[in-house]
Amino acid sequence: MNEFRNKNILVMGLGRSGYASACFLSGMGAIVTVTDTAEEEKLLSFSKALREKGIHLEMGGHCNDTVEGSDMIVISPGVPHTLEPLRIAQKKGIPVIGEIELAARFIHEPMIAITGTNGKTTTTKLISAMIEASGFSVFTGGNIGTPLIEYVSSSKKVDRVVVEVSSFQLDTIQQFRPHVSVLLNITEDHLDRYDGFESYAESKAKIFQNQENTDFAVLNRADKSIQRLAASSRATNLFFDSRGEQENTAIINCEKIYLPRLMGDEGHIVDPSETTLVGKHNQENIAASALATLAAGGNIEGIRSALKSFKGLPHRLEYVATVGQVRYIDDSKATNVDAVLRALEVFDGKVILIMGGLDKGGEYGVLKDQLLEKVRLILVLGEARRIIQKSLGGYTEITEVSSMADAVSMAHERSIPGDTVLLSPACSSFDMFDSYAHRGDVFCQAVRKIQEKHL
Ligand code: UMA
Repeated sequence: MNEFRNKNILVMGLGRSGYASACFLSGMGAIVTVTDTAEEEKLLSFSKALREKGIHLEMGGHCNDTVEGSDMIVISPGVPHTLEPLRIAQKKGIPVIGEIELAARFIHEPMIAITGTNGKTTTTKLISAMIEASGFSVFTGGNIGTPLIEYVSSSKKVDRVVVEVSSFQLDTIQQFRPHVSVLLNITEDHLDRYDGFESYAESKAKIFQNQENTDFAVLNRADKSIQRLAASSRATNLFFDSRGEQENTAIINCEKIYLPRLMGDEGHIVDPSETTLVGKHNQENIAASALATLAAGGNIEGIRSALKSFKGLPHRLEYVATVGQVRYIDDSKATNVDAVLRALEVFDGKVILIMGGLDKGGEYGVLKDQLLEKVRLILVLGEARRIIQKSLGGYTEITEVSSMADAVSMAHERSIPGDTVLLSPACSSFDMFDSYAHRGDVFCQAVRKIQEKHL
């Protein structure tokens, strides 16, 4: 008899997490209802499959009575945990948890969890590759795309579970306790969903809230917010930093990473130039990945071999083409201001920057030094175009465009040999595209058209 059998469980949000949670819970014998604010026509592929399993659906809104009549509520990351019906449920003592928490309760293998404003996905993939190359079998999931609960539902079991977690997912954990947590950086993001930067930062710190001293927390010592939050970690803290030697710290110096003596080994040097990953931020991602891999039982041979064969991820500073000696780079995944700052740091010559989309409340002004030094022209599109123009107008030329094709064609006209055309939007994509990947694909198509004309 399990704790869910014959319990009324409400799953809120019918995306990938909601669908996978509903399937799991129904398989456990729960009486599952799934609710979503969207109408059913929009979610037919999921809704049809759930109806076939006999799962009850309530579409077009979250009904208070259903919420209050539940024994437990499982929410998807896209559903704010502060929604009024959820506040009422919590007041009535109905447990509200997220999909990550639900899954974690059934996972007994050591988990390595990664969060941070930027670099999470690259670091998650890198850690998985390093641990695998060290001889362990691995499941990789979470915010990266495959809901963690799918691991629990599957019959395949692995040695290590590597999970990318967003602040939204961390907001709804209770017992989630990774053996190794990684907190890469915290800069402004998702301020449309949090009361302010502090509450966003506190969400990120939840990644180590249940850890004990037999666990490890891999932390960025150069990040002031993380430094402050690290004081509350009970785990064994391992740091990465570029500012000189300290105990338990991976030092990034002259583009090499010096790993400290850990777990009785001697300390090692790792060379990021052996990878296709560029930029200071990627050196940090590599240092964090190497520390996490060692903490999870991996070895230096695995770390080095995974680094050599690691390919960068699509839409993250991805090279698209060179047309007339101008490089085109797709960084559509840069959905916040800090990611754009990090992207600009990578390029030496002049940049034509394509920005805009749906504003997330970030402070664009932090880009001003890089704009003055490097950016020849900003092409802005999407709902945020006026806000960006207002914030950055004084630092470089800004021109409004109405589509990605127009942005690329104007970048082509205005660039000179040696320039880089960089799509790095600082905004989410949902005003004009289905996702950041869709936005990046549209950018690439426009670049290819220009390339064909140029041949
Ligand atoms: N919905 C409601 N009520 C609400 C809000 C949304 O019913 O108040 C419904 C929507 O109508 C929609 C459904 O919820 O039908 C979507 O749920 P979801 O947004 O949680 O999407 P999933 O498909 O379950 O994907 C989620 C993560 N999405 C978000 O955090 C927004 C995915 O991260 C993750 O890969 C997936 O779970 C598996 O774990 C994506 C993401 O954008 C990549 N993450 C953000 C980021 O990286 O910045 C945090």
